[in-house]
Amino acid sequence: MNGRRAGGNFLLAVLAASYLGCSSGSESGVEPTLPTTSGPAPTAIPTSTSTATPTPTAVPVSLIAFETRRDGTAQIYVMKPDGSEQKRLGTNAADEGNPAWSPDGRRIALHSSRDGNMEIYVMNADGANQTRLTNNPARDQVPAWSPDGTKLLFWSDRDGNIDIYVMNLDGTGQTRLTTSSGADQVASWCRGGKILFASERDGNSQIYAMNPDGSAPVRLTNNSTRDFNPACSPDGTKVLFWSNRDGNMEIYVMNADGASQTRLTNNPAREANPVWSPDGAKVAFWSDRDGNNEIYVMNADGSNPVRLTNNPAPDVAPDWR
Ligand SMILES: [Ca+2]
Ligand SMILES: [Ca+2]
Ligand SMILES: [Ca+2]
Repeated sequence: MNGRRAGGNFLLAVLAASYLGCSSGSESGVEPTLPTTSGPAPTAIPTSTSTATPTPTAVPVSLIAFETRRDGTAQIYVMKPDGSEQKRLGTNAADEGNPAWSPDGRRIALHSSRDGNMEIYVMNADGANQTRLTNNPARDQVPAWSPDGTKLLFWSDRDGNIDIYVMNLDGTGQTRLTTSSGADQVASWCRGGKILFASERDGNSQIYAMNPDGSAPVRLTNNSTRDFNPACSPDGTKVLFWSNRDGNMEIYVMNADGASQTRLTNNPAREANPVWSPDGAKVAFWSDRDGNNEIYVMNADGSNPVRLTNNPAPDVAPDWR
């Protein structure tokens, strides 16, 4: 069953998941959503005595951020988990993508080539306050947050081939975590400590785990085709990824130690980039089953897939807060 189409599909997936990105200048034109009053209608207008301003510090409303080329270049959009209210964050024309929500849902890390080559940036959830964190002529891409929100993982080829790096949120302390001659990329930092990533160190891309300092790497998957895009569940016990092992790209889940690898999709089209809903009950991913790359959600057991985007341009790289 293991197909031979892995390489081509893999390349397409990588290209789709990480378009060269760019945007110049920040923008802050996204309107904040004002809380609507849902209590009983006021029968009298309080004059100047009411200074009550309940601080809305509740968990931010659930949103899926994703990357789309519907405007011609790769841009970051957000939408409700039912696909409604699709809205662009940012106004510059340069490509950018791979949005990653901070654990508290208040910031988004991304990569962009707005300053001439791929760098890592962070911005507020509404697209405001965009800040560059890397400054290196090499490619710096695919940011991922630490569970405590204090660090970012990313990959870079600044040292000759693609390796995983970690840095502080202000861009300081950029440290290389992998040193293999094969590409090490698309990391996910699990609650509980391990960093999962895809590596070609043993010849073809497989999923590995390592300690946060890069020590003790352990291979979790072992087959002759590509396994890619690990994504830890919110509780750190499960890992989503995609693989070609059954002949074409499908979504799989396994325990964080690599046990119980289970296929969730079964479709001749490509399925990739799986991520969890915040409660771990659903999975968002992209597929071209309807003719081009669209964002879908399904239950965590693979049932009831629903398409959220419907646009002739590629819609990829979802991340869910
Ligand atoms: Ca760079
Ligand atoms: Ca498939
Ligand atoms: Ca599309």
